[in-house]
Amino acid sequence: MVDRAAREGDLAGRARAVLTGNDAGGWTKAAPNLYPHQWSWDSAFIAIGWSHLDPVRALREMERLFARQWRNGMIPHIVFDEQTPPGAYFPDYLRWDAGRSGHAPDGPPYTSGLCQPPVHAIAMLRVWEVAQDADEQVREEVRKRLGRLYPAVLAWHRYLAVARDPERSGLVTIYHPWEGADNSPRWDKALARIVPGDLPPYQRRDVGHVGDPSQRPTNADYDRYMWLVELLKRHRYDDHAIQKDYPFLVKDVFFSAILVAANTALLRIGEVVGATDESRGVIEEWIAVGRRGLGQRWDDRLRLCLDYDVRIAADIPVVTFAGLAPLVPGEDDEQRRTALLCRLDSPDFTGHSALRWPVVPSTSPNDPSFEPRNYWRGPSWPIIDWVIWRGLKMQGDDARAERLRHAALRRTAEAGFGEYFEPFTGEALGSPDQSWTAAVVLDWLAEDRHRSVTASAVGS
Ligand code: 9WN
Repeated sequence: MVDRAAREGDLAGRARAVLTGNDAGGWTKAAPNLYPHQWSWDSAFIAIGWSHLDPVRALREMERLFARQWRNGMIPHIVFDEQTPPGAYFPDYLRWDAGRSGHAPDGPPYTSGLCQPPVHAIAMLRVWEVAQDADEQVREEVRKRLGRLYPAVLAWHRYLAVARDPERSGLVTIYHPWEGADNSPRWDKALARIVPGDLPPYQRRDVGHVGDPSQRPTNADYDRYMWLVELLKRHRYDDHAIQKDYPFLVKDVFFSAILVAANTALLRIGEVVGATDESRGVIEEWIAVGRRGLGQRWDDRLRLCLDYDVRIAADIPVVTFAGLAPLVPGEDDEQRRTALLCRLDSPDFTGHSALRWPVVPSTSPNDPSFEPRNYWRGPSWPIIDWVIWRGLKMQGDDARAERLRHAALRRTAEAGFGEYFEPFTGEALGSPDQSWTAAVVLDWLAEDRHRSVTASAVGS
């Protein structure tokens, strides 16, 4: 359904139309055709978008996702729509066979067996902030629902802090490229070591939707992705077993940085819902350990934070958006903060002279692995800009945050609601009408309203 504002070409109206167009009734498809189910971190950004339309609806998005939480606390990276035929997306829930885990929800679990970065608490806090402009009844409803979600989010963060970080390093171990930035060159070396064994036959669906296969992972990489799924199934998705002898274990600094920011948001939510001092203490400890872990991944030569390949005990020295991870929760060390901001502004990132807009390329155009049209290997992603923008704003770097926001808004106004964007030409790539793109645009636009209210309040 296209509303009046959308017909008039108004950006907020167009963003609303994308979100409502992908609304499946209480939850939102990540994209209309390519991703017809609920994805974990997508739905957190989507909730941020919905908060500007209806804060209670925004929390329903989270409730539907958390209803499929595993008993060990994990939030699965995909919650499948039971009504959508399994063939609509591959791998479907049958292929994941999540029921092999003793932790999966009862019945056919209808979930994948991996997870994604924990943006959820950040989203829930944003919903609460936006709800402050709503009437008392809505605010109370939001508070009540946040109170019910709080223990589930705590269990989710505990899963990440404990099961995914048995070393207590403050860094989350990921098991698969699908746990965030799919075919980023960050995983190339670790993935190259995977030799697929006897793989049950499968048919990719993604390339059929995207048309141009050069925007998606290669078939050889897909085989490796699918082989890792087979191995996870053989390990019954058991974290202890996986960490013993599974071949892909990477400490992901971006995932870990989001966890620190999410824990900080959860502390604040705890205040809103009157959580116990005990849970506050636990969260504060996770934040401290997480900050320390990120600090230890700092590389003085590249002046970035580096992922770590656990299997071969080696740094992953690729220049991607993930290197800027400490900007997400905010870097306390002043020297490093200055270094990171210089890197952000440099020709390796937003300062590259050939960029269509000064937004963050997923891989630096100066890194040998850069590919401008291929997924996480170069294109810009609005949600990555949003996460960095939020970090800048929280650190009080208003000027830089505003530059990034304006550039990101120009991108969508001119190129539309693509999944990702060619950084030099600005062409929208991947899926059209991607929900999280619309969601972060709505949040960025709300900032204009907020700023004009603040300006008039100051002026009066
Ligand atoms: C696999 C939904 C998801 C995002 C991921 C993005 C892409 C899926 C795919 O789409 O991954 O989970 O099929 O490529 O890489 O970050 O959550 O938008």
